[in-house]
Amino acid sequence: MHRLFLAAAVSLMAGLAPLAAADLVLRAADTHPYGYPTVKSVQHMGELLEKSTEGRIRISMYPGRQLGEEWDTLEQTVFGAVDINRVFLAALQNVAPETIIPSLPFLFRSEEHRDRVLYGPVGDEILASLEPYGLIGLTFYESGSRNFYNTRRPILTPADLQGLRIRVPNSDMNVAMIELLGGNATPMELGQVYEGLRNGTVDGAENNWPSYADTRHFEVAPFYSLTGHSMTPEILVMSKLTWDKLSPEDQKRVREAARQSARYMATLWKAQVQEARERVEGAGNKVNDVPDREAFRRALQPLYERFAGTPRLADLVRRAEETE
Ligand code: GTR
Repeated sequence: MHRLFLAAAVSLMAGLAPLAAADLVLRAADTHPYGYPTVKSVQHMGELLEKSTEGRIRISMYPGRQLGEEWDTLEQTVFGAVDINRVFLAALQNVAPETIIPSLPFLFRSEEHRDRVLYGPVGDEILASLEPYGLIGLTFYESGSRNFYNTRRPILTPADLQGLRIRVPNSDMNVAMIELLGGNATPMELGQVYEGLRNGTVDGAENNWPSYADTRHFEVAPFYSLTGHSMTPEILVMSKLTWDKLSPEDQKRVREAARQSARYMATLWKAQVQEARERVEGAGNKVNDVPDREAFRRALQPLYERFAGTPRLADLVRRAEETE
């Protein structure tokens, strides 16, 4: 399960100078392909970690759903077959209720506000809430704003979603979100959505610019509407089984490398959004501005009470909202 090699022994056999201590090669999963910012950022984390541990700890990347869809890889992470995993936060919402908080529609007033919440005490508590489930939350990665798209028509008001079958990530909160807007929610892993849009199993979905472009959904679902209803981030988790085998000093090094990789991700993201938008518009797709985003906010307000109504979750929401 764990990739603990006795590198010293191996390198001795190969006639090389022995390394100071056992090597640890961390298997990292990501459903996005090579070149996508999340993958580059985890690779960057690997470089930083290799440096700070003088080569004792490395990351070996398995991108492009080589190890399965996000849910499969999360299970593997809990059991220690995957050591590090970058997933969309929605994948954890049915497991750890705290992870619902950053996904609540229109919670964040701006990207700056989002960053202060995610990389401050509220974010730290959400990361820490995963430990009882066998996962160590290392950091969040930003993931822009999510917008609706579909094969039929522009979405300018909630009523335009009436009757449309909309794919959502596997999360009860996401299902409820579509139902409140009058659509029919179809939970599905991202890898199935292109085919679903093509054969009509679903009429639409929602995602940020880079995912809309990279998955080529824009080729089959050309109506993209700037609802910006959610700024759900990505999360980087580590298997608790792996974590518990690290010394406290190495745990610190892993956390630090993860944090720095989030800053690296931020430097890549804007360019990626720009490039994705140009690719989509270059293909002749119609991008629709949404004049009354408030109408979406009002329609989705019941999610707060329904999914973050307990005192603990309501307190996190309040503290997120009160973060300057
Ligand atoms: C993307 C995210 C993916 C995937 C996806 C989804 O923005 O980067 O990890 O989970 O959203 O909608 O499922």
